[in-house]
Amino acid sequence: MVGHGFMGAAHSQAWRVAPRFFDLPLRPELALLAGRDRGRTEDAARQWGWAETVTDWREAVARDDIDLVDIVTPGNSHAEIAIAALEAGKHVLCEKPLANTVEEARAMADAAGRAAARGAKAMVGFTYRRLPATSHARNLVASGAIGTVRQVRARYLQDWLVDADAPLTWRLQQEHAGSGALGDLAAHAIDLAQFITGQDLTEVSGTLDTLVPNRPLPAEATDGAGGGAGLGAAGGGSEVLAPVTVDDVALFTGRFADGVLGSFEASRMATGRKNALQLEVSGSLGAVRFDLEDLNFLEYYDAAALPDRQGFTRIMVTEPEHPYLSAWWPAGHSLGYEHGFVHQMKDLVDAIAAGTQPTPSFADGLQVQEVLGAVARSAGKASIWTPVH
Ligand code: 4PW
Repeated sequence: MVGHGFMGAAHSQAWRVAPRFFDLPLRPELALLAGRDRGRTEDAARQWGWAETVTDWREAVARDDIDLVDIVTPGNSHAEIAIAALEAGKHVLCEKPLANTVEEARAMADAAGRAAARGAKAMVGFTYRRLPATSHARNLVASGAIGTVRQVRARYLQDWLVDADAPLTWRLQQEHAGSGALGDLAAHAIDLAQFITGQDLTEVSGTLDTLVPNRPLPAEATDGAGGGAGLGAAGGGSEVLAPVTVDDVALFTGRFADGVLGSFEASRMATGRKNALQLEVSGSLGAVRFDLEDLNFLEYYDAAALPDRQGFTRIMVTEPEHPYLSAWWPAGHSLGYEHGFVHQMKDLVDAIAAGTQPTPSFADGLQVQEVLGAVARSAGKASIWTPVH
């Protein structure tokens, strides 16, 4: 694994837990952790159980005994590491968004295409697809339970930047993160909307906003697990202010391939919303609604119900019949944030063993990146605004 911050902790835990609950055809071994800072990398390796450490990811890619490279670094290094790993014949799991630019994402998807011919698999980590409730939503929509999809509402809301003194971490710097709420949060909403409806977005009109233009530089690095995990809640800032070079808020409308309209919102300024990835799909026969802050439930509306029984039903998605659940606890014993990562590892290992293409593929990651790029281009055009008077 390359990187060992917040996502490094989530992935390490998932690699350890997946083979304990799922009967995997191959056994993951946590062989090597790569990080630039030797001390922090060794601490993380001890905490999460990685056997060895290196300070240069190229050493991992060069080794014959490494089969898979898991990339959990900021977006600006995804392309270089992923392409090198694929060219060295490794399978690759890469955190989202796939890259910081469409060009990088395209180069990665091309490299994945070439590597696929040699049997190497590449997957991008849109982990929220793998929650039982979101998987169930996709199955319901695909089975026709809500009829023809007519409208999509998707938002991903957090509030860790409401405090104007929250420190300027890498997530607020374009050279590291590519964009702000757009790439970090809207990317998930886009992927989930496309996953659940089975349709790609084909055109968008959007706008971006940065509400606090300057923030204190962090007093110390804050991207480990726990204590806010670099999302501003912990760590504090120094006396030095520097410019925020990404968006705090992203809003856009989008049209899917079948012509359906969607509205999208991503914000790190949504006071009171901690990690609210919310999606509602309205269809001709019903609707589904999901909220990550209540992730064991999927709401389902059946328009054919008798008038005195109409209303959204809260389905508790913890039955053994629900996706992934038969491997876990008895019905009613909830899952949490980390389980999506466990399911991601299970699905990736299954695909590698079966010789099939895991999803979301790098091509899927490129599609999301193209939507992000189109929103940013749209936001740069004054013409999206029509004066009221
Ligand atoms: O999935 C989410 C990310 O895209 C995470 O849980 C936190 O918010 C960290 O980054 C974003």
